[in-house]
Amino acid sequence: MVKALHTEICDILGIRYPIFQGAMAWVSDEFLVSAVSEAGGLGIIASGNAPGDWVEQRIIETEKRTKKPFGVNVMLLSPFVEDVIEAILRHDSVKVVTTGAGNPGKYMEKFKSRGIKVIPVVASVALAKRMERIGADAMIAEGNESGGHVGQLNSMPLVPQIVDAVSVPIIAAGGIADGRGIVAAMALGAKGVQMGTRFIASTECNISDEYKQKIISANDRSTVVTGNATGHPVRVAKNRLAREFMKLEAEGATKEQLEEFGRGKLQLAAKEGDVQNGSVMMGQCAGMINEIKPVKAIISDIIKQAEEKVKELCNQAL
Ligand code: TUI
Repeated sequence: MVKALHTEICDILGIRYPIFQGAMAWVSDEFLVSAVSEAGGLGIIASGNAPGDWVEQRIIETEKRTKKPFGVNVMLLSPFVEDVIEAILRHDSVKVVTTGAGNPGKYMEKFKSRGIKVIPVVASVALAKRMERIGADAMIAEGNESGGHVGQLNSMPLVPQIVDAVSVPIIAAGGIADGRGIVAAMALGAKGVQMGTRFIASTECNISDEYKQKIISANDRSTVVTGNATGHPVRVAKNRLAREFMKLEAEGATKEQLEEFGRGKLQLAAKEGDVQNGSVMMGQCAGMINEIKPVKAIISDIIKQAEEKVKELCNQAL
């Protein structure tokens, strides 16, 4: 392996490659997570809005499938946050927690006192600085190119500004789906990457074929951000649901009406395969994903492409 791809995040977490699998609600279960960890990356269980006992079951099932490190994501908007955290603390196998969609400050001490590495997703320099002060071990800087709940800044300006503002390792997320993306992220100062959409289009990912096909058939302009009016903007595939949602927003629907309209729609797409009326969360990089592959091949192809790109750049510099 080209040494450039081995970074301190590999040593901190005991993983071979600095590649995290983004935690995606209804998507990142024991099958995907164990496949990613077995392939040398960091698999991360998504808790989404699920109850604590459901998350605990995913942890138990992942423990059966891999002895390699894996993580659990706490989605901070969930009504079950406290229960999910209690479930995590009951399992010594969980050595890494990532958080999303909020500020995990009040839970930090609980994780730290148990030796769990805490890696919050941040979408601004201000939150990154706050997270460093309260002991985050690393951070995921996630750009607006991502699928699902998104912040305002794009990855290209976000990652270097966060790298400059804090001294913990930064993992870049948003818009990355191949080896070129890893090398670009590292050039911006990141010590690793997180990818979500790329891993949905994998053999092991336990969701509807229709959802996977929506990614395979996407082009560069297939996604849109909806929900700015709810305060929780979400990047999704442009489909019937997205168009209806935008129409409601334009007509001035209330936050409550929009939230009610969106309820259960991710499950509808992910589990029932209704990709017209369901919410197909995916990132802008969907347009560059053209094939469903086993997780091991996804990771090894990306590493190979990144190594070749590093060599190519070094040769150009000579
Ligand atoms: O969390 C995500 N992505 C998600 S969560 C999700 S479930 C959901 N569904 C509907 C509405 C809302 C959520 C689907 N996708 N990514 C991590 C992420 N965190 N992206 C952006 C942020 C973020 C944004 C603002 C983190 C912190 C923040 O500010 C908090 C503060 O207090 O400053």
